[in-house]
Amino acid sequence: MTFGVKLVFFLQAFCLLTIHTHGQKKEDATAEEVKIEVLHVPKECKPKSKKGDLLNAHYDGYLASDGSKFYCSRTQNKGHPKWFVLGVGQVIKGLDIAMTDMCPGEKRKVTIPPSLAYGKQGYAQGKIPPNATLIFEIELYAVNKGPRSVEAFTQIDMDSDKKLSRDEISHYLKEEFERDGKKRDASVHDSILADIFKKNDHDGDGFISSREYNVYQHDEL
Ligand SMILES: *[C@@H]1O[C@H](CO)[C@@H](O)[C@H](O)[C@H]1NC(C)=O
Ligand SMILES: [Ca+2]
Ligand SMILES: [Ca+2]
Repeated sequence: MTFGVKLVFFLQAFCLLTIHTHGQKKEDATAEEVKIEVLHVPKECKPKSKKGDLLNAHYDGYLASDGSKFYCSRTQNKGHPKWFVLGVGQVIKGLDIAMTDMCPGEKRKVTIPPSLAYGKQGYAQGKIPPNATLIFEIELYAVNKGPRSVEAFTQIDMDSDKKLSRDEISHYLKEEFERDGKKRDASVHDSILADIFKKNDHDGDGFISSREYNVYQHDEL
């Protein structure tokens, strides 16, 4: 994965925080579950994917009703597998569930009920009809530390005081921008930094604490 991609995810993680934390509705546990069929497991099956990890996968989507294919990641984005952060709503809920505890090289066929897919509304002008059960064939290629990993936090937190100062994040952004190789205006840098603090520094103390940082609520922080 290029640093550019990593940077984009990192920034997205900062910028989308508000949506994620407020967008989580409690849903009562219905009988509807994701059915997972494991088609292939590599000999060495690790690391296992978990919430907040950055995954790289190809997947094909079919309607359970008639078996027609409505999605194929191989035909998108020049055939590159998709990158997304697991467990935070970047993909439908059923896929977030279906791709948990999965290792690189593993293949699964999963069946997702409408309540964990596109529900009563359906999607894309009827391409996915209302109340559609979906089947996905998934091949997972990579499980990486996500943009809000402990490793990233530790890397940014240069003085190890368990909180991120404006200087520390500014420094990190500069380094990522340099690696990325694209020239950017200083004003772009400043506005990103301001945005990050506006959206993440909830108690307004001028630092992003480990709690404010850990949007995916994984355990390690
Ligand atoms: C979808 O299912 C709901 C109940 O779960 C039902 O009220 C609704 O009429 C269904 N919609 C269609 C188009 O079948
Ligand atoms: Ca610090
Ligand atoms: Ca704070």
